[in-house]
Amino acid sequence: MKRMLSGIKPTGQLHLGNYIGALRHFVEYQDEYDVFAFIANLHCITVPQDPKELKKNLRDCVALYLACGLDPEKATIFLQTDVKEHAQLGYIMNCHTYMGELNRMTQFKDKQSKGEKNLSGGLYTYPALMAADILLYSPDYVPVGEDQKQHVELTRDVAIRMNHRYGDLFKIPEPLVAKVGARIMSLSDPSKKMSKSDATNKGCIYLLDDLKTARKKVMSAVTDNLAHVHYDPENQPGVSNLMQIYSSLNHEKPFADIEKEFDGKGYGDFKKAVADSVCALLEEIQRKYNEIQTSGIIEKTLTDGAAKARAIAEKELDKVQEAIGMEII
Ligand code: AQP
Repeated sequence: MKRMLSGIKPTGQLHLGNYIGALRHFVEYQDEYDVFAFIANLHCITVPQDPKELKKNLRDCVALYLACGLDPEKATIFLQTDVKEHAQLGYIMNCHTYMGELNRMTQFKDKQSKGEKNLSGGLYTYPALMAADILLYSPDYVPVGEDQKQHVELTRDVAIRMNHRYGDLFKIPEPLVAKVGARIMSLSDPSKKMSKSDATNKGCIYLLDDLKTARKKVMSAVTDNLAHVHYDPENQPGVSNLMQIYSSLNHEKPFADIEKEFDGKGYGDFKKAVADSVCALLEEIQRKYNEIQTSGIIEKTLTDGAAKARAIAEKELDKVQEAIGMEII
C-alpha cells in the first residue's frame, strides 16, 4: 500500500481552506493509502502562542480530523511532539539545507514583507523541520494546498542531495496538489489566501463558526459588478473563489456546469447556494465534533497513533544517523 503523509499546524482554529485544500483529501485517500496525519505543534510555536489557546487548538484539531471523517482504525493520527525524532531529524535537515534555499521560501518572505517584527529563527528554518516530518515516514505522496508545494519541493531537493552524499537514504516524495480548491481565497479580499491569521475575521470561515456567522460571511463575500457567475480568476476573483468552494463541496462540479446552473440568476442566488453547501458541511462536522468531545476517543487516537509513528520514525532516524557517521554503537 502506498503511503501518504500530511499535517496541519493549528496556529488558530481550522478553516474551510484547510478542509478543502487538505483535510478532505486525507479522508478521501484513507481507504486506498496508508495515511499519516499529524498535528504540527512544533510548527505552531514558530509564531507566538497563548499556551491555553494553543492547548485548546491542538485538541480541537484532533477532534476536527475525526469529525471530518478521518478514521483512526485506518489512518495514523498523532501529535508531532509525541515523536521526538521529528525535532532530531529536523536539526539534521537544517544542517543540510542551504540558507539560499530558505531565503527563497515565500511563506517567510511574505511575513517579512508585511513588516512583522521579531520573526523567530524557527519560522525561518521551518521548511527544514517540515522536510524531516515528511522523510521520517518515507511517504510516496504529500497532499498539500498550493502554498505548501514549495516546501515539499525543498524537501525533495535536500533529500536528493543527502542521497548523493550518503547513499540511498530517503524515498523521494511527490507533492499532491488538487486541481480544484488548492488555494481558497479570503472572502473579504480575494487577492489573499484564506488564513487562520486573518486579522479581520470576515474573510475566513472557521469549521467551528456558528452557522449564522458562516452564512453571513458568505453572503457578504466580495464579488464584482459584472453580475454573471463565470469562472475567471483574473477579472472575477471573488466569484471564481466562491465557485471553487461550491465545486469542492459538490463533488467537484465542473465550473461550466456551475455557470449553467446560475445562468441568468443574480449573485444573491449563487451566494445562497454556496452558503447552503458550507452550512451543510459545518453542521455535519460540528455535530460529530460535539459527540467526540466526551467520548475519550481523542486520547486513545493520539496514544495509538504516536506508538505506530514512533516505531517507524525511530528506525528511520537511526538509519540516517548511522549513514552520516553520527553513531558509535
Ligand atoms: N486557503 C487555503 N486553501 C487551500 N489549502 C489551504 N491550506 C491552508 N490554507 C489553505 C492547506 O492546509 C494544510 C495545512 O496548512 P497549515 O494550517 O499547516 O498552514 P498554512 O498553509 O500556513 O495555513 P494558514 O491558515 O495560512 O496559517 P497561518 O495563518 O498561521 O499562516 C496545508 O496543506 C495547506 O496547504
